[in-house]
Amino acid sequence: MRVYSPEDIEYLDRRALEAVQLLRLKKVIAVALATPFYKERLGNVGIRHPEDLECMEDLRKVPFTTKDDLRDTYPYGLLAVDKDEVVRMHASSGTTGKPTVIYYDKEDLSRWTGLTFRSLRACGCRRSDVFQNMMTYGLFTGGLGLHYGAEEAEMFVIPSSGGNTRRQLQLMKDFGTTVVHATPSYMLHLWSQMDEAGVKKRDLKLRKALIGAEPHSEDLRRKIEKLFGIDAYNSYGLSEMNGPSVAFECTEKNGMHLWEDAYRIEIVDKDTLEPVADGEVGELVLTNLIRHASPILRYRTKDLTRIMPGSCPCGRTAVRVDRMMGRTDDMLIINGVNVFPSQIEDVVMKVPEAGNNYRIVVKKNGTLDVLTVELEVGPDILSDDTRDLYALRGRLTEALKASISIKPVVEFHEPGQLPVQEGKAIRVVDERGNLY
Ligand code: DLL
Repeated sequence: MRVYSPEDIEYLDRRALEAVQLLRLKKVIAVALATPFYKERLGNVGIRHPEDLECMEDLRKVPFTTKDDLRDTYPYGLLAVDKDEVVRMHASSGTTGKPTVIYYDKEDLSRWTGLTFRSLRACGCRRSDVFQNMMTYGLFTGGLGLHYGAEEAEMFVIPSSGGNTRRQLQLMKDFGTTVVHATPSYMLHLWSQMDEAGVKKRDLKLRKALIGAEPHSEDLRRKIEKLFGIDAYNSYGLSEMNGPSVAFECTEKNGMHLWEDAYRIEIVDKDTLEPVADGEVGELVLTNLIRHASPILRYRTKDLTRIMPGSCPCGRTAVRVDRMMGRTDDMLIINGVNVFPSQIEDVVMKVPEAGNNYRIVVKKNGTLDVLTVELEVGPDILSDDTRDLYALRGRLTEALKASISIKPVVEFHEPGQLPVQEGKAIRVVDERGNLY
């Protein structure tokens, strides 16, 4: 087997690419078989050894993996290496109380760094760039995920993390930031705060923004580009597949190259789970071919997209996926943070004073998202001392913040005040307009 340089691997023809994929898949199957979960799942379809897969098409025999599987095996059920080998974990929201946890050993991290390095280079970042990483550092993959790739590219890295907009603008101005990494909604927020912070467009040296972690339209990208006078590149990823740098736009800005040597892509019909015809929209299913601590096979991302036809003028051979067009589940992304309505329900249902009805409302306040939890409460608490009501609001707000990582507005209503549906209850009202 030939060993390809990181540069070569971006330009492999299909045959060579599939050969690399198969080799990597077999290694991942071998480590997956070390977990009781996959041993049973794979055993059920007659896969007991990596050699039971002869070609990439054979991957279709493997059952899908879902977020629920990760929750059910929490915390260590899917760990395929000795715990001593683990050097980092990340986590994202689960559908209820437990997060989805991913582990990385040293080589997993270095392979992921290779992908982020490659992504940064594809969108035209260079050594002389000053890179301000405004994604949150922590369990979320957005911060640390791109950080190491940027260092590998020898960029000047400012790990400013999320929030504190005034300081972000000050850093941008004082250190001549040329590239930022942020959610698209945060880019707009940054713009809206410039006047107040006394920072003018001419004070900035910005030339690029890498935007991702939440859905956004082509119009929104153009708006960001126009406001700042820069190029903005779409970046897609999910913690189950490491994090950012699953798919990234190159300087052509026409679809995101999905790094196929690292992730096997399938697009399936969301109902039948059969492959869709070439170029059609369906659910993105991914197999991580490069991570050994937490192997994940045929993961149903619940994201809807399509493979874009034709080849990219940049010459990279990895397929391009279109910007995400929606989700097949009810996950909300609020200021870049993933929230499942079921997480909120879980908390609300534990409140003894709660009445029979509640609603989750998401709105825009200027450029930022605001989450309001509207809750009917029993008549007793409403007629009692208002201090009780304030205390309840405080408790509920804190409990929700602990569960979903963002602070909601909590509103109380009298019994019977919230709308009731005759059929299925409509619990979520998203008034943010066209996100996709
Ligand atoms: O959002 C990883 C990431 C960080 C991607 C920084 C890009 C930049 P999670 O928190 O696990 O990981 O959320 C993953 O976010 O399944 C999509 O629904 C959504 N998402 C991520 N990127 C995009 C994008 C990170 N460019 C979930 N467009 C995914 C639309 C996106 N949706």
